[in-house]
Amino acid sequence: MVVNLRDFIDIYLRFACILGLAFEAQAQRIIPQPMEQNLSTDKILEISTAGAIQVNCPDPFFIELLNSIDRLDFQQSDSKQATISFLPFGKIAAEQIPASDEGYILRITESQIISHAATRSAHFNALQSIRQMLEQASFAEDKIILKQGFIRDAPRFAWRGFMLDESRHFSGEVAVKRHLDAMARYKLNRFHWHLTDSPGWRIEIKKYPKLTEIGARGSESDRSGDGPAEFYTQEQIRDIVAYAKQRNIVVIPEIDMPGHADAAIRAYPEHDGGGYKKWDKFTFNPAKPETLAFLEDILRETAELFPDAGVIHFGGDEVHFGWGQWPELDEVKALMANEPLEGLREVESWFNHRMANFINELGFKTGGWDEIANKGLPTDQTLVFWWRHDKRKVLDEALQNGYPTVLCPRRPLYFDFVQHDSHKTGRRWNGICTLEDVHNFPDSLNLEPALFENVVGIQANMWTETMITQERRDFMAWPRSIALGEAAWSATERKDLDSFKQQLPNEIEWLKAHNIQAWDPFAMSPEVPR
Ligand code: TNX
Repeated sequence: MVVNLRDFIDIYLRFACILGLAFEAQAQRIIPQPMEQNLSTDKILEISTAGAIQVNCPDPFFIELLNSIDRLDFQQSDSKQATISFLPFGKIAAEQIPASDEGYILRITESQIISHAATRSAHFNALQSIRQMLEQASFAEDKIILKQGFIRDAPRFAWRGFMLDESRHFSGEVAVKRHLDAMARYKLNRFHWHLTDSPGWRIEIKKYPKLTEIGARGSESDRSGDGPAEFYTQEQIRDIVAYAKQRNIVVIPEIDMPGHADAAIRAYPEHDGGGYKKWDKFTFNPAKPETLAFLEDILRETAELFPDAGVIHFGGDEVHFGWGQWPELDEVKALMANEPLEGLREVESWFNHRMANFINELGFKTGGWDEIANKGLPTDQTLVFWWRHDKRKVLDEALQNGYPTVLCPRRPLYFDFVQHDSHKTGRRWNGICTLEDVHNFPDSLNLEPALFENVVGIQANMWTETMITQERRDFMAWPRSIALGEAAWSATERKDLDSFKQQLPNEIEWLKAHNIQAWDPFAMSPEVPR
């Protein structure tokens, strides 16, 4: 083949161009890893940064989030030709993504980034992917460069949760909002709010003001009863629920009963059902009509504050620790004689049914820790949270019996457990909860595929007995919650620990820039002990 000089130069230039571009348009690793990501090796999209980038989107909040990206400026537009456009599925068949109102298709063409989706939630998920792509894109003087291609994406699990215990130590609204911001980035979509427990009651109930006047004073580290009352007013709760909703996060309230009740009983001693050891008012009286009415009033106000929660969690855990005095309570004796009920387990079950029925009547499903799984509650109205990792049988039975179940076993999903062997404070239970273990969950369970049908999702629980400061709570929550996001979203075959870890330093930087001091496993940053 004879090549003249002009052709040669032409070919040379093209080649150089392709090689150069390959360098310029960087690899893009979105966390959590999408279902399918197909990017061109040579075709690019150049976005001019000379003026504001035009965005056609369903919600001005999308623009606000985009504008939080360094160096870039975005502006609302009504045009379908806008550089970033959020559109319905249109010609692109919705069947291309599995049944899910959270899935989306992203196309990066020579002139646009287009998200196709059916719901705001799905577009919001696409937005998180777009944000990360833009942050990782190469910058030239007055443009940014992305690879052309497409992403097809949908979550593995509908429930991608994080639980925060605010009773043992109170985080407060600034930290909670910051946490919600970061959850949204990794497509976590359920914030389970543990608002009541033995040390402190954190939710204002108008009908019973002493719950917060008295019950909110104190924490796991201050049981004097003289500390400041730390709690959320109803107005603050509504605000946080709306804040979360904007970020595609549903907030699920937990009012723990009949155990873990000390704070409420300090305020209203007439509802005492006895306790154990250091928590001597651990349970509500499970059979006293006035106590049942009191709890129903509380649930009614809770329901009003969380209209979209779908689920009200009523705890139900560890009751046997504190039921020792039940046989001496007149109301329990009467209940056992009248029903009749044989033993304390039956009394507990009776109480569970009574409260769960009430929650259902309010229009919510009942959430409960896995102790409720063998109490015969209706499977279509109940959500089980499996936490006892050493009781695998409890999980198998819950799933076999048809209970929708959230997997949140102590190991590896309790974030009050240490995350690295060198760390000295925090719980251990024949082992720890490493970043890698979180990432490898729930595949590490080796659940039978048939049982998986009733798994609605996974959740990390952050109990805060051993977490006094916000610095420590951040240190314990991150970067594990990033791994949680990928474990909850990405299909097994799409989870890749190596590329995840390669991207992680950037994410730790992102967290730091947003005032969240994550543990840095690469720099082995020092432990925050309290
Ligand atoms: C068990 S998990 C509890 C919590 C503790 C936690 C500490 C559960 C339902 N109950 O009350 O905070 O262990 O790891």
